[in-house]
Amino acid sequence: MQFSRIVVVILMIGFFCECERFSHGQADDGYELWMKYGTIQDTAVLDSYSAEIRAAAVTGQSPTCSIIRDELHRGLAGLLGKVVEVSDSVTGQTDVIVACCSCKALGGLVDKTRLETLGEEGYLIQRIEKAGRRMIVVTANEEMGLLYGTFGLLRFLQTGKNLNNLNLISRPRIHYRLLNHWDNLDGTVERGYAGKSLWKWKELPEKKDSRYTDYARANASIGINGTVLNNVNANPVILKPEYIEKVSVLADIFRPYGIRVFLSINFSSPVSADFEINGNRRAGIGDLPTSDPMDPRVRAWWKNKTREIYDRIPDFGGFLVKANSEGMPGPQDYDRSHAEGANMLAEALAPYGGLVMWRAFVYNAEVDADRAKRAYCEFVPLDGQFEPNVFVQSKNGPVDFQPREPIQPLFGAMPQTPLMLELQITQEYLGHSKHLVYLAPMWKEYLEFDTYAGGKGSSLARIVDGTVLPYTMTGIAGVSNIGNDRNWTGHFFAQANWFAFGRLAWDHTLTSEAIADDWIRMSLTWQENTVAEIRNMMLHSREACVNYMTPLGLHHIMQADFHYGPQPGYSDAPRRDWTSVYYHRADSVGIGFDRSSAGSGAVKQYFSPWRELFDSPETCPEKYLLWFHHVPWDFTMRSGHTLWEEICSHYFAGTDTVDSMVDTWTALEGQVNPAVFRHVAGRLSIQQKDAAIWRDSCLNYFQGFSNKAIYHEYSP
Ligand code: GCW
Repeated sequence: MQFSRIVVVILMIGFFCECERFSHGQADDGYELWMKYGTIQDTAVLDSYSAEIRAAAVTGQSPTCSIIRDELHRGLAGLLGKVVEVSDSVTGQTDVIVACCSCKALGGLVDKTRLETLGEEGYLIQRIEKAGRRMIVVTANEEMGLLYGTFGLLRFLQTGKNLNNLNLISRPRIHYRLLNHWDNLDGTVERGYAGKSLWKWKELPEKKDSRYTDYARANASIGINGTVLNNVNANPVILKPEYIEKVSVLADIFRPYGIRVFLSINFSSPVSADFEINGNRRAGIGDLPTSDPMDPRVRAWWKNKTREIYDRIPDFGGFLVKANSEGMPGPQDYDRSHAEGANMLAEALAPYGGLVMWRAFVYNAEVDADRAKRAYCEFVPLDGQFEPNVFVQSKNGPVDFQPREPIQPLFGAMPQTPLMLELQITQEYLGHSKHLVYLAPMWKEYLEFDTYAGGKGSSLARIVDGTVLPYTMTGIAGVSNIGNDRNWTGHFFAQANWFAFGRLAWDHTLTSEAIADDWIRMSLTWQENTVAEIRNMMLHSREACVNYMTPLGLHHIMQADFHYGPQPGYSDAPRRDWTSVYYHRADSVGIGFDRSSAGSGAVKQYFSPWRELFDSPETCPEKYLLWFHHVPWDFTMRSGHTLWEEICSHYFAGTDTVDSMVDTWTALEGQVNPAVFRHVAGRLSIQQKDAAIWRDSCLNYFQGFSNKAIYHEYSP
């Protein structure tokens, strides 16, 4: 045998050994996300599942039922490594039944009273015994519940849970669970770090990329039920007839997966003239001289446009609007309020059951000198003025998706207006798709934060889900991190953030640990020690990011516009509240933004006891200290350190954690799919280098004000 042939044979043997060891077979390019369905490697588990799952039936003939049949077939075949017949009718052999509660085949098998509270989307999965035979039954009131239940059952099997414990009842706590895509019509994605947009507008409506279906399937698997296709910095062109046609094709593909389509609209769409937004020329698509929401011609224009949309897309969800924000047009251009603008659109949508999501991301500098106060100042007075089909959609924090912010005080402060929570899945300020930052712990920190809006027990989650305030509709949105990269999200671990967003939107009581655990088992491995190592790495990653970027309440000191690296000295932006120096205010005395009652007064926007606790540096939680206070460099922290020492320690703690993430991952070589291993190792080394750059440039810069030596407990 020639030398080269020997090499080939050795390489092939190596490859097959690897395939043997990794349940997911070949090099994992990430495309299959958490739905890899690799054959279960644990023989005890495999045997127990195989013994009980031999023939399945999904009754019903709708497109959704066909999707459920295909998914079950694909999932069971993969996981069990054998063909499991999935038919459309129940026979004497069937041991897995997926059927609506009204289906005769279920006669007497399930206790229907348990289904009463489950609504349209909830499901029940039970293991029952009948005539000495064991069966698994997935049931729901409506077929969408069956789809979610099927994914629930597959997840149960993918994570290797014991069938003896199979008794799941689940319903979403929040009704509208949406992705917001900031995708532009030219294929670019604002704040997107995973390639181009998935939507190939030039090819639509004729060509239907197979990825559209895979996208819908992935979202359905985690309970997402709506998608806003285009950027909130919206181009009016999205409402032209040819685009509505394109959108309708996507809506048709997504519909059987339970996903409704929404669009971002530009408030100036009805005008005929060109206008400029942040340097981009935009053209209205109408023939009107104005977009004043009180002008009858404008109101008629929106009604006609809305009808045109519903003619093509009968279950169209509604409009997302960014108005009078960062240069976008809006009702204030005509001295009209946000409520007047939103209500005009609400009126057009109401006959069809559509809704308006009106964003509260506004920060007009004329309203208040402190950017963090402006949304509250503008929106609280409007409470009670919005039509019932309007959500006010707000980001979790008062500034802008920073690694850590206190909560946006608007939540709970508009009792008559349903507030929709906007989270950011794409890591605009948290290392793009280069840094491994698992976001569930951050989202949980907000969701569990007790606002005291209705007294103790008024967590953000309980406000958003309508428990604390009697909302007539509830919603949550995540700014998507998806693009056309083969692995969807750029960083393999960013898939976990998409996954976690969907799981928390469905059930915000799930823990970050449990979600990480599921994701790791579904995506990487079941090996206990390895799961524990990876979970540990994920769970600490967000605090690490806060530490090496913006500890102790620092914020918005990122590189201008790009928002990736550090630029604490940035001072010459077109607006003061875009500079870094506006936010950190470092000087020879100390550092931080004084938002106390003696400063900007932002603390007063919070409910008691927070307003009092935040108001004093002695009682303010240290993680928010420099958000609310300008603190002297030698202020004594709870640790006994001075503020300067504490800042230094946090920056070093951040980079230390990243160093240990690198060590953890390096030691996992051979334990996870080799392609994933190499991909993640590469990104971690970038993160390690960049975290050190963050630490050193921030400390060097702030040292220019503190005039103290950089403190590190291990350094000489
Ligand atoms: O975070 C800022 C981003 C903008 C974004 C804006 C918004 C879509 O830097 O890119 O625009 O927020 O949320 O509207």
